[in-house]
Amino acid sequence: SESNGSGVESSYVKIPQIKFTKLFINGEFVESLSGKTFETIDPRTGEVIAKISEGDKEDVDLAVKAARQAFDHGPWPRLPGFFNQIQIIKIITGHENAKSYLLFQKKKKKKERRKIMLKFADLIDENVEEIAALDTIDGGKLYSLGKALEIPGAAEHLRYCAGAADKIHGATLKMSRELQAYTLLEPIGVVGHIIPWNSPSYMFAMKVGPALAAGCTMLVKPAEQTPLSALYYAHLAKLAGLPDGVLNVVTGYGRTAGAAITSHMDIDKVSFTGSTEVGRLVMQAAALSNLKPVSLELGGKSPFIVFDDADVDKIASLALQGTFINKGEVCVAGSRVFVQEGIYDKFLIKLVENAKAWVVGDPFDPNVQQGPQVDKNQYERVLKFIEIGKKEGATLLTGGGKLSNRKGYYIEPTIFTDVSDDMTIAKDEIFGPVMSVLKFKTVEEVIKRANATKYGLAAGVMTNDMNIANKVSRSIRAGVIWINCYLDFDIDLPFGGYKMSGFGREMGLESLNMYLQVKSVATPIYDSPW
Ligand code: TXE
Repeated sequence: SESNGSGVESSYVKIPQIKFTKLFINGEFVESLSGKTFETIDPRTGEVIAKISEGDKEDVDLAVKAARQAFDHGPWPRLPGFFNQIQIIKIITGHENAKSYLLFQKKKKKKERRKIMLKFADLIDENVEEIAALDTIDGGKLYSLGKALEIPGAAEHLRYCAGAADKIHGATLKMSRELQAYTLLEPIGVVGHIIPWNSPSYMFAMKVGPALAAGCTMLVKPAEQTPLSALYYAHLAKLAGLPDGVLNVVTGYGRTAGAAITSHMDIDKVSFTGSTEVGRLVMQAAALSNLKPVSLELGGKSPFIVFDDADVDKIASLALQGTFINKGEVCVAGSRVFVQEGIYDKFLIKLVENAKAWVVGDPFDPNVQQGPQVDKNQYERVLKFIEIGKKEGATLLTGGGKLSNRKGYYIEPTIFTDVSDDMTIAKDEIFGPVMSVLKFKTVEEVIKRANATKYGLAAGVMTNDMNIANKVSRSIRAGVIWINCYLDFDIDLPFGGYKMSGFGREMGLESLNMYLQVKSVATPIYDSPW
């Protein structure tokens, strides 16, 4: 087995050295002002991976100062999205003088936003294996999932946003004859991104990508459970040529560093992904400080609805992935599985069969489908929900406890049936490998029951009947509806919640709007012919 020297081992891949453990402020890795550190834990064993600098309010202040300076006086918001080719032609054809040639050289050196972001993405691709290993030891994520999907996906996300950096423009407006007007899209300013632990890499790109493309400067606070990859990204961003102060990373706890971000008077926007409870605190802090706009991507309890005509084999396996992927630590987990009565029994048999074949174990093992929960807290929280399910009278079909033969935070894939709508396990987000199966009769009934939740993040509709699919997808109040598929994210597909799952849309071109201000400029115009 391979070790990285600090006791963290794997028999499958080489565990990288932990190179970055300090805060990244104004282009430098620095200790926190207090000198305090916190431990990040390997959930496969419960052992310490590394000591990470613990940022607090004063460190956030420093990061904000750097980001403010970079925004107000630095090149980043002012760099062109792309380089002006016309100028090159003028120079080649001798239409410009030596002075403008020098200016051209200078600008070329500064490069454009797009080029730096593309370079950043390439560097991520070049280091995929190392970053994937960091996310696995830090959060228990399947190494294969990180390596094949999330980390290349993060790089692609940056490329997608880089491609938008040169296409951000306002409109010329059709005003009355006496008024000429246009809109300018300006970067919103200094952004605070607060990131959770379930997809540290992808979430980083989802937030940082559009903010960079828009010309914002920012600080990122990764979750205290998974700080390693964000620090690695900071290092790569510097290598790519991102100017100092544009991207700062402050590692630390939510109630200290996180709260300092949300209540800061000089942060212009906060983008938060996490629990609904903390989402409420984020909004409150924003309101009580400088009224900064916030976007919130919060929890969910998404319905996965299977109609009688669905292909039982295929859809049962999809339902399983929809709940158990990433050990159930997925905000869109389709953990309320509604099955129509005609196929209910058949579907349950298939579900259990699949769940029993679902492999739990070391997330580095390529045959494993589910690793450990992120930390002891979440592990205990999920086990508690399982106990509540049993107590409230749901029938335990399979699973139902911790994995007895392992040391880390491993939980059996668990399926409850005979679940009624008012049971805790049907209402609360569990964020673990726990599925609740509910039986229904009619389309009308299932729409009503699927919507009877405070959440509205995602929904799955499994049927080949177009009329049912259309009706249900338009009736469910959720930000993304997957028909005959599930978890099919795409960079171009906007993503966000209804109701208490939050607001704002990430991914897609929509995401840029969260980091832009619209400025309207109007001026009188006389004797317009039109
Ligand atoms: O989340 P927190 P937790 C849900 C999921 C999970 C539950 C609890 O149900 O079981 O939340 O997880 C930072 N001011 N989701 O407790 O606390 C924190 O440091 C500012 C769903 O880990 O919300 C971290 O960086 N920031 C979710 C981030 O918020 C604060 C993903 C998320 O942590 C803060 C994660 C404060 N007062 C959990 N307190 C999803 N939507 O995908 C904490 N933070």
